[in-house]
Amino acid sequence: MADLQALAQAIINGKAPEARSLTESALAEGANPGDILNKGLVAGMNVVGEKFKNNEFYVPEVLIAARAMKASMGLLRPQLVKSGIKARGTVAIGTVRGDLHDIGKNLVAMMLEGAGFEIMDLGVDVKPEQFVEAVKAGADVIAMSALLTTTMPAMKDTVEALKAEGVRAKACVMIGGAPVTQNYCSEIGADGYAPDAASAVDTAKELLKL
Ligand code: B1M
Repeated sequence: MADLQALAQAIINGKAPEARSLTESALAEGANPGDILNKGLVAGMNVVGEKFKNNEFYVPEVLIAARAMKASMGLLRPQLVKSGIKARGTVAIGTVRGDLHDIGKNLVAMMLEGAGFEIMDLGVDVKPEQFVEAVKAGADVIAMSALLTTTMPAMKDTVEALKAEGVRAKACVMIGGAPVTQNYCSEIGADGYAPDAASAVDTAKELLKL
């Protein structure tokens, strides 16, 4: 029987080759790809998220765990598509216009992917109209990151652009980044704020009522 607990542990320990080979054997043994995802990868990343929240893990450990998860996802993704397993939702994530900081944004993207969301990574310096396009392309959540007080207003501009293009109701908007606060979230009419990558998963789930 496939050892999905060992797979979850390999993700927590950030052992990419081990995670890959355990995923390979699980698939070869005929394990359900959805089970491999949820009981292996997502279970492992959930523990990583908790440890990060509790300051037991720091950024490097999370990045290493995320790399192990990505190694497994490479094998699993085609099988998930074949078996018709749907992602929890699609998140279009980017660092806002004028801002090039992407370490936090990448962490958030990895944690969301680990939690079973499909990620459209729009990169850095993402203009409001690019977020609008992502919603038109089917994103359920717009996730914006800003690290500079001078680029935070681009979050407001994006919310306004979504309204102006008539697509505001089609997607939830969540924001985060060191200078961003819950107050600012309420002020600009975004739907959710998260202070860190692990909480971003909780916020996305809450917004999509999962
Ligand atoms: Co810049 N930088 N930087 N920088 N930089 C800061 C942010 C700064 C605080 C440093 C300082 O002065 N003490 C300061 C901003 C001041 C301010 O506006 N309040 C600053 C500045 C001024 C600048 C430049 C303007 C410097 C210059 O050129 N004069 C320039 C701007 C360039 C630009 O963006 N246009 C600049 C450039 C750079 C580098 C390119 C050198 C580099 C970025 C490299 C990269 O990202 N690839 C850089 C770095 C590394 C930093 C610091 C040192 C570290 C940022 C980081 O990666 N933190 C930073 C000082 C600091 O924070 N100590 C600083 C680690 C990361 C994991 O945390 O991004 O906060 P963070 O993400 C967290 C949470 O915030 C949250 O989850 C993450 C994980 O828990 N989160 C979200 C983030 N996004 C989220 C989205 C969500 C939810 C949660 O939902 C959607």
